[in-house]
Amino acid sequence: MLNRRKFLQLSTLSTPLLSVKNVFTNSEAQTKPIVVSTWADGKKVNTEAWKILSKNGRALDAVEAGAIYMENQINCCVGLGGYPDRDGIVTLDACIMDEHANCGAVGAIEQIKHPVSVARKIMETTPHIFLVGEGAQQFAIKNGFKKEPPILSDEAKKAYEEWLKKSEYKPEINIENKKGNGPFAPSFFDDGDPNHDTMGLIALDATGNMSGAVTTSGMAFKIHGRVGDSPIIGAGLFVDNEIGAATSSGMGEEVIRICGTHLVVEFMRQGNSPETACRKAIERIINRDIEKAKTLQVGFLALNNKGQYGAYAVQKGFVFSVKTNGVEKVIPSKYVFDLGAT
Ligand code: SD4
Repeated sequence: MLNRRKFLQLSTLSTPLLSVKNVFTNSEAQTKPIVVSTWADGKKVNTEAWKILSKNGRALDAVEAGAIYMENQINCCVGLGGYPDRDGIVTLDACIMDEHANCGAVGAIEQIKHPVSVARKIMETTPHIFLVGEGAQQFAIKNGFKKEPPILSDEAKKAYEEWLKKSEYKPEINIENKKGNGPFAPSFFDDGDPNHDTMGLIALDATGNMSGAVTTSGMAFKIHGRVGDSPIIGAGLFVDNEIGAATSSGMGEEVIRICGTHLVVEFMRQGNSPETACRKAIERIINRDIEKAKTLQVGFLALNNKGQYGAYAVQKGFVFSVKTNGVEKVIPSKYVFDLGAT
């Protein structure tokens, strides 16, 4: 039930939402193929995906290639070079979903370089969707993936040693004015991303089919065994070929609570543009607890099956990357709060 306090919260929200200026148009993105990715790091990821999409390849292969590229950057925020949990162990989450709603996911997998490919293997060769922890690692090894030595990248080791001094567990995700201080890994390419640990990408191929993939080292200094939104179908990623697809970044717990990307796709099904669908899902998070929302970041990115895209975030700082025929750009997402300005 909507009590008076909640109603007032909702009314105050409408002001910033309505006053945000249009920062881009995506009329040029009415063609296929197209790939969109979270963060400015997504630019290089898109380039990898484009090698497949531009040759009329399948969206599924394109998103896997993009995620693999990111996982290969060993000094980066996403794969084995990412920040560890509070026990100093790097655990990875990933998922993949195709145009037929086939999907695969791994959670809290250790010492495997390409969790996104393990997720694809689960999708294509087992009757299951989601394997976690030791079982996921055993499955990977049985299927030819190599077990890597447990190392921390220099960057991750430094951050972990710093964190150990206080061992404070205060998750703050991807907020622009927290750059370098929060428990999240820095952008590998250092081109303007605030801290992030996750790469989500979605693609529409030349035949009109859509797929998506997400890969992450998850929230840094998390409790060992914690799994975030990223590998959860309907939270970190959702694809419905008849409508569109969405992915997320930010505080995973808040995304899981609202089945975030499934919600975004359902809003698109109701006729909303990708950007409006993302905004409505962000409002769902904010309206649940406006004070809490001011302390965290969540960003949604969506692409519909016409090639239109859009994003929305709780805080200033979320950006996304787009590549289609003749267009390559990094676009700042619209947002509700600008804590950096206060
Ligand atoms: C998580 N959503 O594990 C991820 C974190 C993230 O950029 O997106 N970081 O909750």
